[in-house]
Amino acid sequence: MKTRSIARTGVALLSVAALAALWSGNIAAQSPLPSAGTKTYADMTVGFIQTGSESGWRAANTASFKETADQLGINLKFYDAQGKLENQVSAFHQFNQDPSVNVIILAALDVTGYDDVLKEAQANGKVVVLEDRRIDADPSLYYTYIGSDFDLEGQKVAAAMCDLLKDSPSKNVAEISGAVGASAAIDRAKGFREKMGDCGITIPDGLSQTGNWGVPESKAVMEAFLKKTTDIQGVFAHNDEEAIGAIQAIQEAGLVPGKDIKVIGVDATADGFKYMIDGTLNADIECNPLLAPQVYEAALAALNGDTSLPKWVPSQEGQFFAAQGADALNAILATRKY
Ligand code: GYE
Repeated sequence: MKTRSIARTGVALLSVAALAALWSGNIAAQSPLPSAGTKTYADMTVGFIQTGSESGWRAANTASFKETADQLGINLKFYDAQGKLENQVSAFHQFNQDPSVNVIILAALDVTGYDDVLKEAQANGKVVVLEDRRIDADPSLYYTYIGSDFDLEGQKVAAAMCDLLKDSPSKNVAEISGAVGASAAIDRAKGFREKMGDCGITIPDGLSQTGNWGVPESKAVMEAFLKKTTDIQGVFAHNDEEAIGAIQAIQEAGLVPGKDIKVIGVDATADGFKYMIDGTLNADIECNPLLAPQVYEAALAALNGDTSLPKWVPSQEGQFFAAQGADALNAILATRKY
């Protein structure tokens, strides 16, 4: 009796399986059901290590990851390192030890200091994706890096400054750089220096200093520069907050930012647009903070064993100029998320 029933049961099961296959066949044509074992966003628990909350760009970057995780149903464990490398390294170690975490995303404060936790992550089978900033580590220790070409951004600043100073006999440019050790600051400075010679721009000694990505510190730096000399024709600020600090100092020195001294920023946040629209900021080189969809997609690909992604996926970015006029800039600003 039993055998048969198994037989009959067997036959019954077969037809259900055939049906299922048939049925799945149909769906396959539409949207491939994740085959057994294929991970989905619901399977992702992400340990996200942010730099801190130092700028408008950073706020947009954080919002991109939190909002997109909600939309995709990703379990996000978000950590704000408050600008301290040691906090990032200890959080990274915590996530390595957390069995529920299968993906770690790092926005690196510094270009070095992560080798041990990267090796620990590899040993613990964690997928590591770098977002925003590159690091100087063996690429085999992370899946991919998704972020901007900061060197190219620096080159774009130099080209824009050359154009703004084309009729100026003197081309002394003061630099307010980003936080020391950050790849964004290192590479933007390098890119600018690679191109500044094209039109004879120089950065006089003593006129390059960090503003740590913030308005008040950058204002103080620019005030100190102007006390040293007023023979300054341009300011290269590594982000919008630093440009705003420089603009405030130039105004308080009785000079006209955008005219007496040309000012160029990087990020192109809403604040940057505001200062371009009133003409005190001459140009703003875009740096895209909305990286979450691409980064989560890459992490999911990694979880599913996809090895086709390159080690660096550079962001696509533009640039904007006060010369475009307030109407055009306002129209663009209305379409932007940050
Ligand atoms: O330019 C600045 C932020 O890493 C690209 O960090 C980012 C930079 C951005 O603080 O505003």
